[in-house]
Amino acid sequence: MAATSSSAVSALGSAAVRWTSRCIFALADNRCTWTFVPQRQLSGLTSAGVSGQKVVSTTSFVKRQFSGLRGAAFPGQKVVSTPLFVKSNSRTTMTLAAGVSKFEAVTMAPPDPILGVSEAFRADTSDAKLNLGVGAYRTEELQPLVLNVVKKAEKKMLESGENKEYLPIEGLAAFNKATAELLLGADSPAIKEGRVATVQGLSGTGSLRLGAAFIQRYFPGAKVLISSPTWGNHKNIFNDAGVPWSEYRYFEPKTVGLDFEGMMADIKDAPSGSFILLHGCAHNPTGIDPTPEQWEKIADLIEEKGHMAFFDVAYQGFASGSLDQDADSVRLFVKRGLEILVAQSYSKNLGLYAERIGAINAVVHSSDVAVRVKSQLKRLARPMYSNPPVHGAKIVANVVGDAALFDEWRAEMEMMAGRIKTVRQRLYDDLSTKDKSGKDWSFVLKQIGMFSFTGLNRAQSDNMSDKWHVYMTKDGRISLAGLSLAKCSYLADAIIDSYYNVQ
Ligand code: PLA
Repeated sequence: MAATSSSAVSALGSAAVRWTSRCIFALADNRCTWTFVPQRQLSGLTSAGVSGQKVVSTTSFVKRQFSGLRGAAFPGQKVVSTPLFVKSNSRTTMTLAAGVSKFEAVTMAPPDPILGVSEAFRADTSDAKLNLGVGAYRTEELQPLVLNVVKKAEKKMLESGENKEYLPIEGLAAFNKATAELLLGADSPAIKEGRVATVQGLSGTGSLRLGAAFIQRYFPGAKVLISSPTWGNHKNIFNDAGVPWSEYRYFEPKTVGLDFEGMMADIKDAPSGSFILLHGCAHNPTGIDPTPEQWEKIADLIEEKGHMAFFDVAYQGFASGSLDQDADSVRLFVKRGLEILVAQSYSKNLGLYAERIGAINAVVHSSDVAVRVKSQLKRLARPMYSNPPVHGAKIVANVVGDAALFDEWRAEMEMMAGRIKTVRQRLYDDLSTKDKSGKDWSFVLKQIGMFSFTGLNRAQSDNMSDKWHVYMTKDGRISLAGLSLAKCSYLADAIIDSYYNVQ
């Protein structure tokens, strides 16, 4: 197999050696070939990929070592140019290709801005450490909580001896029914008229991803508008699905409130037929939601402009403690007869983080359209993950489908939402008492849901972790769900120090 200049270069990818030569030799199938490569074709190559590799200078060594090598390239590449020689002025050198991984060009990905915080937390050995990064509920003892209703539902499932057969592509029918009813209300006309297409998804993230894939396929070129700021993964989801997005104004730092005028102006300016991603309740990371009157105006504008709302409902029950109240925004759109997409998650409200249970819903104008939309959502799901996991779906179906368990769930959710509110109040009290400057910390009380958006910048957030062992996301968000009453005073000290002593 002969190596050409382009194949030699592409086999190198962006890794390889510090090339000073214009001449690449390649050996494959026991034959040594060489080619001149124009300098500019090599100019993008860096030395990063070969650190730790030896460079040798004798060709005989090469022949001995590599005589058995056969070509195998990345898919689509014809030629493999396993050892590579470089002639540089009077010297001939060779990269020891046997040690060069075909993955050498793969660069290190940055840690995830949210889940990466937990990794840093785990590595910290201090007793004082506190993880306020990921939005995961903890007890006052800072331990994870499995809800009683979940334990009861699982017991029931175990006793009934359920099997592990594949679910249908669209998921568990009882779950899909329960989740749509929880979202829209059990007596929703849209459900009764068969206008809701529901497909079980891999929690909120997987459901958003399925929705994004649907937009990419059936609304090619349509743009998604995302709030600024938003949950960090939204941009990744639409990027990976190949859906163009831009941001609409949302947060006003001066008032630590909603920039409603900015939001409306940006939605108005978006090309007609755009998708507007809205947090159904408990906006992440700001904890600031539109008022009911503002939701009406948002719906008016979306209708007027021919846009479509794509709701992300990851915290139903966590904003107010009421499942119904937290679905008001979504129900308002449905009541007006607007078509919408909604991604749901049971990570937080049922504490089923690791079960990956959620759904994508399309509420549309007719049952006929709903059937077709559902068939296409299934078609997208099948090659991605085939069919969803069953365990979480059965838990949700059991809890929502059993009146006693459902009531108990509501009580447990109120308890969780209540504990977060108590911690919020205590943090505010501690900040206000300790900070003698007169700064108004009341935004902490006004924000809702799991988070508080502190306004701390990146350097201040770094100080929180480096000096105080308090881990939070670098956008200044803290998860109050991971805070205990006992730690509020310590956290207030850390925030005040970071706010005033770090720029
Ligand atoms: N949508 C929003 C707005 C979220 O905040 C999250 C989770 C999800 C969807 C998806 O969650 P799921 O896939 O588990 O259902 N946000 C967390 C966790 C709680 C995370 O980043 O994955 C957060 O800390 O922001």
